[in-house]
Amino acid sequence: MLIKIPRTSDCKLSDVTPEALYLSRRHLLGGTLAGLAVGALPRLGVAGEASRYADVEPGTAPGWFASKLDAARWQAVTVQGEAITPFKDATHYNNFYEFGPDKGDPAANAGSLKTEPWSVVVDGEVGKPGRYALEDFVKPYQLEERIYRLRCVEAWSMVIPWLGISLAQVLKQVEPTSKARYVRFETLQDPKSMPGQRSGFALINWPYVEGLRLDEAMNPLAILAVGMYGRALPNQNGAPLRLVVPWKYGFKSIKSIVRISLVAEQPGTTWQGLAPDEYGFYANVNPTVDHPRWSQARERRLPSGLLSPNVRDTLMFNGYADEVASLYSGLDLRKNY
Ligand SMILES: Nc1nc2c(c(=O)[nH]1)N[C@H]1C(S)=C(S)[C@@H](COP(=O)(O)O)O[C@H]1N2
Ligand SMILES: [Mo]
Repeated sequence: MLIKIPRTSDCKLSDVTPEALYLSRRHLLGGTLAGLAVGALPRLGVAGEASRYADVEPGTAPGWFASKLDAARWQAVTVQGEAITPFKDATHYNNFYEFGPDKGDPAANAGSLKTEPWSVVVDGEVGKPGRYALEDFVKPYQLEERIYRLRCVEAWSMVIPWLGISLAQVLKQVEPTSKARYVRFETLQDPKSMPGQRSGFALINWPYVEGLRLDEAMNPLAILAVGMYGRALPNQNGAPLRLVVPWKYGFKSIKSIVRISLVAEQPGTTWQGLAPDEYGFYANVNPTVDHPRWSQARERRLPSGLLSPNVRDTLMFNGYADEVASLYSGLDLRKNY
């Protein structure tokens, strides 16, 4: 993002795809989460089948994952009229700077990440702090499939079928105190398995940190994902546990989480710390507020090539305005970008 000279293909969205090449209506149906559960996509087979998506590469998963999958609620939320991004693109065009700065680096290098055993620390302003084995951390909650748009601040996007648990339910369970106003998330720091943390390109002050206001974190759209495309998360996508906040730019959706802290003050976050003029704390997807170096009005939807760039309009809050706009009433979104 900051450290790379942006590729022309990342940022030049002025060459517009003819209107007919993309769909005009692409918002979610209805205003409530229950109303969002639509069955517009083709039937995908039965729960627990490894090959729920045609082009998926099966991966290895810890034992607990299969039983969660058997009980999963499939397509609890989806997007209507937009194709799911091919698995190949979602797993070979990634940002995960711990494994290198180029889009192909995470797929090439993240095999070294050891995701089992994994534990998550919950601390700070909570009644029930603790360190949980990932299996125990996930166990109490319903696994749901959420098909969400993912819009990177670099102006490309995908549609990804995540498998995750409700962040709000997790937070309720650990009992935030009256002082808790923000949630801070931290990625694993392990230079041995993360070459990006060893290399000189890293202006990043590891570990990668992200944060949400507590009310944002409690929004039903926010999930902690453990899988995608009907299987466990590939390492390059943030295994074994990552945040997904679909109305915000992708960099908020922090990967490979080891620590969740409830805090009183707004936490310092990685990209805001590196370039506060370019990346804000809120980072809500907003087609009317441009990045200083490029427009945010449009995006390249993957798969995207020179002949078929597949450009479409970016939607306010990435198409989730009905669900999240009320979080920001009275807030100047131009100042709080
Ligand atoms: N720890 C960590 N989390 C991260 C990143 C990262 O570099 N490190 N990149 C972010 C960015 S910029 C994006 S767009 C998304 C990409 O998620 P994906 O590769 O699963 O599509 O992850 C986000 N989470
Ligand atoms: Mo991103």
